[in-house]
Amino acid sequence: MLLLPSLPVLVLCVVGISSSKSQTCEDALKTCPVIACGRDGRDGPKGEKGEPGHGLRGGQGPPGKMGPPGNVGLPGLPGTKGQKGDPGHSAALEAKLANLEAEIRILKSELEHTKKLHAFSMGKKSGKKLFMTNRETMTFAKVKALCTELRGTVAIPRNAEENQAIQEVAKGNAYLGITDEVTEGQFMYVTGGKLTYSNWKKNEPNNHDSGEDCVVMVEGGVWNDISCQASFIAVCEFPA
Ligand code: MAN
Ligand code: CA
Repeated sequence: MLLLPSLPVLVLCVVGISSSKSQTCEDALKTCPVIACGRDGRDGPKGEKGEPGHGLRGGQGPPGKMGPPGNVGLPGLPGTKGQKGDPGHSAALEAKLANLEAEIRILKSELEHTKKLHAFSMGKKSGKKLFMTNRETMTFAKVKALCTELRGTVAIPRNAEENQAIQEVAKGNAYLGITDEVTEGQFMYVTGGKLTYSNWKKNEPNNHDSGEDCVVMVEGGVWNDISCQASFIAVCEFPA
């Protein structure tokens, strides 16, 4: 709004300057209230903030964005006590448990009695090993697996008495738990250790055809070294 009244003056002065070339800009300043000497200057610094206006206050703006969630509150008060539950089954369970325990006691004593009868039927003497067989023939590997499955080991005669016991049980050619498969010529028990008793047949062991690492009890209870792939009666032994 202020510019408008001064604009005609400015235009006149500029025209005046250009019409007489000898007049300097300084001379022109003396006669002109406003004059354009050279190019426009840069914008001045920003003025101070004005007084608040007297206009009407605007309406309330829309609500702002939701703020971040607050901290977790303190735990609430304990709830009211519930109703008393149904009576438990502990008394019935106790009775069942007692019955089961009584049955187990009976079964244990029955088992002990059955074991004694079985040992008696096998002619087993107290403190003596039990040798058992179904008289089935198989390879040495299978005899070992079978005796292990029955929680026993392959029959090993540690003395003449045990040798005779195995002979009587087997009633035929039976594998013994003895091999020299680790070191040729050095027979060992499958349960570990070198032989402490032997009952070799005359001219045995001979490692015939360089392929005899197992031991078979033959007629008369004497021993022969033989191929472990051959099939003989499986006899297992169980602790005394
Ligand atoms: C067969 C096999 C051998 C044994 C000889 C004895 O060849 O039983 O193990 O040594 O007979 O002559
Ligand atoms: Ca032999």
